[in-house]
Amino acid sequence: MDKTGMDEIQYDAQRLEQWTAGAARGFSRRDFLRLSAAVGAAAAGATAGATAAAAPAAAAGPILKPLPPELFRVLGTNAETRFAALRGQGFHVPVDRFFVRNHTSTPVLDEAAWRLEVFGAGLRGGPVTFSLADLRRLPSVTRSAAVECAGNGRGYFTSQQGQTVSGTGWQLGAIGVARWRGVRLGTVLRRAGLAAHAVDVQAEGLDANFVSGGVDLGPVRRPLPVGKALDDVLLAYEMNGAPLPPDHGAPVRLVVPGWIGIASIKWVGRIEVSAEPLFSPWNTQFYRLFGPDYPAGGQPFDRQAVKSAFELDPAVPFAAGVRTTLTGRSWSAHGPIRHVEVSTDGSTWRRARPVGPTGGVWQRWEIGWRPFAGTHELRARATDVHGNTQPDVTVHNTLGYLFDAVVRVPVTAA
Ligand SMILES: Nc1nc2c(c(=O)[nH]1)N[C@H]1C(S)=C(S)[C@@H](COP(=O)(O)O)O[C@H]1N2
Ligand SMILES: [Mo]
Repeated sequence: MDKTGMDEIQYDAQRLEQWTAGAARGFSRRDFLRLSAAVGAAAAGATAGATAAAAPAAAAGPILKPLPPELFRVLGTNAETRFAALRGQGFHVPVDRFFVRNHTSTPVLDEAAWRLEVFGAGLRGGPVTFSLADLRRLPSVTRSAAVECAGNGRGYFTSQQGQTVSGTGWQLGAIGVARWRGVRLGTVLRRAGLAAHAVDVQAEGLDANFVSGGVDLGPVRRPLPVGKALDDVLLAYEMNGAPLPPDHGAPVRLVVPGWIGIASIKWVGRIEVSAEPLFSPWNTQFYRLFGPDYPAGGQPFDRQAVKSAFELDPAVPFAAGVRTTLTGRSWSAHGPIRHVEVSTDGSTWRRARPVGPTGGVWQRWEIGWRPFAGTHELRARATDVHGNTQPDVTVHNTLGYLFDAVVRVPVTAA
């Protein structure tokens, strides 16, 4: 099977087999066993042929909300937003078109019975439990933030750079910006008795354990340093002014601004506050940069990159000789977008006009264009206030994360 089209579940299973067989480059079986011990996973039993164990979860109707084809592209247990469906929409992405990335399936949790348990050696005392009503009684904050999958744009490593990568073959629609309301994670941690010696904070999802290559890796979880946890992270219970929908983590999820989507754990049930660094498969085996240009053992990363997308369907031809308005969005996890340049002829660049608020999580933009009959290649390139911009080529990593190169969009006019 074409590796790019593989679901991440299959990829993960395959990767585990490679490690078990000692075949993975840059990540030895010794590393694998060491990390497995560190996360308490009984990993040594993984065998070739065990990949089928991951399959049933993927087949079980993993997303609950409707996924009409004009709004979404479905990829295994995930669904990406079609950027054409964002044309004419405002700053925030409505839930009906907000992408979903599920390791297994959306669980339906009873919010009355739901509890959050905060525990660990980084607290001054024992575990502390919060109900949803408890969280709602704490001071709330509302904040616009993006959730973007680390693998957003992964498909272009292959289609544009001719490289082999593993995982969900997203185009650029694995991002959404919403208005989240909730309580600061810091507020909850302090209520729970956060100690001065706390090191890491790790939320765990209440969705099914993630099974990969026949190995139960436990609940989806990933540690945050306590500094980030106390900074701008939310335990969100509302999305765009309504209760958080099931697919996006109801009743409560983390929202970790600027960081890769996996940090924003959905369906949070427990939060460990540790007195030492924590590891999980989601910051060691997955969500690391592996490849010849990265250190042996992989390069950890947390923050997203700079990207731009046109709000159009490349399959729909433009009317030749007729002036049209191209629209799009650009974003950087490092700061606001300073400017966006667009090329319609493969060589010259023009500044796009900002649309709507500037200085936000992402920037909407537009630019006029009158195409002649024939084929064209559209490109958009953003630069943020710190000077971070988009290269022509992204350095390859085997898992296909952080694709930030300028995407070339072939279109026709007739
Ligand atoms: N519990 C849990 N949290 C999770 C996930 C998951 O599968 N289970 N997926 C993560 C990933 S990889 C991403 S990109 C975001 C996606 O959030 P969304 O589905 O609300 O768009 O959720 C993150 N949080
Ligand atoms: Mo993700």
